[in-house]
Amino acid sequence: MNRLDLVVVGAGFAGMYTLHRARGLGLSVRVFEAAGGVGGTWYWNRYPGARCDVESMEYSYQFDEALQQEWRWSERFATQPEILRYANHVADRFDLRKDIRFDTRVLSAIFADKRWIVRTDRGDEVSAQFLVMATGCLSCANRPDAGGLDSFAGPIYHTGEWPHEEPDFTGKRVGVIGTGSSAIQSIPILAGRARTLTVFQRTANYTVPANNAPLDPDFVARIKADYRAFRARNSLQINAFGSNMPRSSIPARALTPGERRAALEARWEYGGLFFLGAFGDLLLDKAANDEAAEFVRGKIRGIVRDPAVAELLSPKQVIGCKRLCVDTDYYATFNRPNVRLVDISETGIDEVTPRGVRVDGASHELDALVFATGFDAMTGTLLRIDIRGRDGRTLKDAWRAGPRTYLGLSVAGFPNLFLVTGPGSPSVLTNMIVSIEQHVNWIADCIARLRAQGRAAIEARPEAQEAWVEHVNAVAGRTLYTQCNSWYVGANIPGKKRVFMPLLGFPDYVTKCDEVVAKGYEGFDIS
Ligand code: N01
Repeated sequence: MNRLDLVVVGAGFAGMYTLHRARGLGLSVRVFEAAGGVGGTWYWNRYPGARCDVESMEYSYQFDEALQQEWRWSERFATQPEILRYANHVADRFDLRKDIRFDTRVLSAIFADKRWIVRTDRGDEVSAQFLVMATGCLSCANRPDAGGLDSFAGPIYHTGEWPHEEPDFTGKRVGVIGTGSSAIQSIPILAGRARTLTVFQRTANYTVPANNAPLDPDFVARIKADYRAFRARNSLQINAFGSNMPRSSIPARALTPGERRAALEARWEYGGLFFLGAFGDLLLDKAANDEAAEFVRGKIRGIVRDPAVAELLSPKQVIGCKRLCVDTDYYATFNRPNVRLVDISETGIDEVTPRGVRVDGASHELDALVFATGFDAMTGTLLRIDIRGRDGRTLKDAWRAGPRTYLGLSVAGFPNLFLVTGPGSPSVLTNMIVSIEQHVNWIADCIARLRAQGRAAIEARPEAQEAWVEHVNAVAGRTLYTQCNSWYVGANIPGKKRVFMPLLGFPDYVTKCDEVVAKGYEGFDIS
């Protein structure tokens, strides 16, 4: 059996950087990746219209000054193909591919005799001292169990596993199930390609315009003149991005109605997720939130001509509680004569038939079906792998009551196992690449110190983990984030334990991680 220092699972942005850092430490390392190339989420999510909702000047690595200087983004919000080109550029530049085994899915990782034994679907069996799960937060597609699906005569797609060869929807009657970010980005484009587009909506969603545009060369030059300072300003933001339009510190109640309206209007015009920063308490105070929500509903009524459709598109839940979406022409798409909105909030889908979808007894004839139904987020991919720690305990068993981690990095009972952006860390509430680099740096530094001190293993203490889980819940409990059925709480997956999985507040989290190290890895046992 091949003996390695480190096995990494996943070659998205987390896995690529882990490989790079591990090489710098002189570790023997192998990366296993289920996809045929690098890029992780950007490899799989190649549906029409896919683009990032964090601005491109921020959505990139910062570990290498030459890399961030040489790469040129073309738009304010980068498209999926451009981000995938960037990932491939990084892989080429740092010669990463030679240590990555592509088209290879890890099936199990079992801790035995102080080492992790990793097995894959291609028959690999390797042992490693350390194991890093760089498996991504949104990488396990949610395919709802709609009755009759197998009988459907046409092709079925999932936005999260989109084919490499773009399907031709010309002249076709296409159905989309779901109205989350993936649907909201793809619907305007699919509507322009298909003969008809039928959207099956379970919950109306809030979306704000991207106001995307080509990047202004002067803006780029200003950032590149001192990229490091720009990164530092962003890392002080609660979500680790957006220092150019920071969250207001003023609560809604301290403003007059006119000032509140102006603040919302300015953020709507500016475009993007910054909308949620219009008031300091937008995600803390229900009245402040109601006002922002009503503002968006007013925009929907102003854009969508048919009042009944506008009403159906108007979300009722707390805004920002499900992840806010960022769109180009989403609501206006429902003014097109070839687009229909079908409400399935009360009835769900009766069944899929060979010729379409039946809802509440009515048949909707379709030639192709698109599931934009999201992911078993944050835990799905980890739990699909048979991970067993000390005494043979499975991760599934350890997480029966929901995911439990220390710092979102480590799990009690699973020595030398590290999660990148795991549940209990800021992860999906931040600019992912910033969180990835912070985690990978923490992990790499930890491994370097263990080796320098001749130590073999590190493991979270159960009591530190329990206190951390309580802390994550307490932080979420002070916000409005827990008040709706989002994937943040696992509500989109039938039977999934309801737990708010990410942690709000990047700067405080970084301070905590640094303090843990300064106190000799407080909360960990080192042997
Ligand atoms: O998935 P989602 P997504 N029957 O879970 C519906 C990131 N992302 O792929 O709300 C019928 O948000 C479900 O309905 P409901 C971003 O973090 C980023 O769109 O559960 N419908 C919902 O409408 C995002 O949040 C970007 O009632 C069903 C939809 O499917 C995350 O990925 C772009 C159903 C799923 O929405 C996930 O986004 C894309 C069922 N059985 C994604 N099950 C950007 O950077 C689910 N639904 C811009």
